[in-house]
Amino acid sequence: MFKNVNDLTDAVRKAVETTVVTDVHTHLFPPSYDEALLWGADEILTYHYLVTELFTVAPHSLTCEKFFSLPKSAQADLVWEHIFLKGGALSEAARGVITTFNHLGLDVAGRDLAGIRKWFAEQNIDEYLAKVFEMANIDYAVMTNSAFSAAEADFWRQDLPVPDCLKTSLRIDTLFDDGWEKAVEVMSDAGYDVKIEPDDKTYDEVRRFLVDWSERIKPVYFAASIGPDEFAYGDDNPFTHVIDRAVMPAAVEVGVPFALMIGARGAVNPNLRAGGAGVGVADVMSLTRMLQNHADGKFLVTMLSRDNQHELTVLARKFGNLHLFGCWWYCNNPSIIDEMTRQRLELLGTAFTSQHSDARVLDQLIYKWSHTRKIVADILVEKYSDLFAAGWRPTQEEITRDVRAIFGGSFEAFLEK
Ligand code: RAT
Ligand code: ZN
Repeated sequence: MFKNVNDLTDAVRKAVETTVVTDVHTHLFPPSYDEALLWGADEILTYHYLVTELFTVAPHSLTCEKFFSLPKSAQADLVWEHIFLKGGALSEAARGVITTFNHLGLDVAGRDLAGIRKWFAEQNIDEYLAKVFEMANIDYAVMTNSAFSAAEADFWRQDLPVPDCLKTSLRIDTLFDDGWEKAVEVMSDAGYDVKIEPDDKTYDEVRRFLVDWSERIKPVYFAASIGPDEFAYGDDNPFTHVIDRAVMPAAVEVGVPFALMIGARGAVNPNLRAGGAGVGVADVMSLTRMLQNHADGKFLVTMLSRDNQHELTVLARKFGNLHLFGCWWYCNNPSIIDEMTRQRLELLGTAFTSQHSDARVLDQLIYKWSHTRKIVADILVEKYSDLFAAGWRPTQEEITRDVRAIFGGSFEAFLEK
């Protein structure tokens, strides 16, 4: 039992600093997938969050086309020059690079990019991956494994080694909207009897395709990112039919949740490639209808628009088969993480997953989790202090339990449900 509030808050800070986290959504791959696993100085500097930022300050003469035609190292040089040397490195993505290099013991004060590159070139990727997971204190990270990518199918066919710290998820965006024709082509080529104008047989074959992929890769969940306008569930539209007749039956059969990432407005500026999507407010009623119609299914959900967060959090109180996760992309900024995490704690207790990294570059695990831990620690210190002042006496075990809950424990309990 803690004698005073200072001892309690020290214990809370220590628990947040040391609790192992589960990273429920990333874009990482195993080292055996060679160049698919991104890591190192040039990759971290050319993260699409930073490339997008570069074009807010770059000279007019630097077009996206010109930028993307350059070798990676020259792209990284431009980001370094404009965002870090000529700019203030103040954005969250830029600060993340500094935090990462600093935690790795590299010379950020000296701004020695050449020395930093040299250090990365000396690393062995298998050892480095283990080191990064240890530094970020992550038990495992969930990858994004597309069911419709030829490259990915090739990796699985070769049965390449995947370390225990990486688990799979089955990404199925291609089934929706603009992707449908490509999805039909991929499924047909793989021997499934599917038609562009779907009939009963087509939906059943899509279900079978998803179940077969699940047998192959054993996903933790199915996942898709859906734009705010496309997220229109409940009407007589293709999106609703594919969800009702193929995706949810397959997810229930496999026994996994369907993870929906809602609100990225696709390719607002396609010239920016991966960074070209915007954000839009989505209709939470669409999700409500989905939950009402699929009481037997489970849903992991994150939304991109700040405006959607309150309504979404209230919804999670109404449905035990809805689990919220992460502060996604444009919400993964300290001010919004702070607001969202407080809101979720105040409405849901610990029944949510406070963060995912969305790391595309291995090294990013270091900063994404260290930045999040700091914000979560400040919030929990305040919450536990309020409880202490009200006479409640939390124990060390309870604090450890609660911190783990929002860092992955509740996610695992939801999977088991
Ligand atoms: O945050 C991101 O990196 C986005 O580009 C998307 O990848 C998003 O996270 C997604 O999984 O669709
Ligand atoms: Zn992602």
